Amino acid sequence: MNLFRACAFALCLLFVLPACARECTPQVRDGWIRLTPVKMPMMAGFGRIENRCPTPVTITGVRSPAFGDVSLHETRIVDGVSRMRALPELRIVPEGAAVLKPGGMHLMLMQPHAPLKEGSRVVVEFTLKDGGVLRGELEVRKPAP
Ligand SMILES: [Cu+2]
Repeated sequence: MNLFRACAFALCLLFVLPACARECTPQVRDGWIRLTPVKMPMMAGFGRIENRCPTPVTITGVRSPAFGDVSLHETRIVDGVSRMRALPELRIVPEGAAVLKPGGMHLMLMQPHAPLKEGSRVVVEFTLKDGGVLRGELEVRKPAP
């Protein structure tokens, strides 16, 4: 093995193996954004985050290039009143899923950079506690009547 190949091999060990170790990432399915009938400063995003990996995963943040501010929220009924609160973390067990749906957990999408059109897709990136990033897509939809 010459020097070049030895170096290439060492680089491979350094960079490829950690990437391989995190080859299993959870998946975002059926992601969508509720299109509001009038222009609103905030919108809600929903979907299913599935963890088919053998280890738990913890989401610690979320961002999107299409919005100035994105956070993970939970809607709860407190004393008969619907209230939202920010979720600092969301842990998903192996073979588990987090379901974001109207009336429950959702993505609070604030400060859209441009008006959203029905059928367009918006990228969201969840940051994970282990340093990884989980990328998903949300389709802009009109709510069912
Ligand atoms: Cu909210």
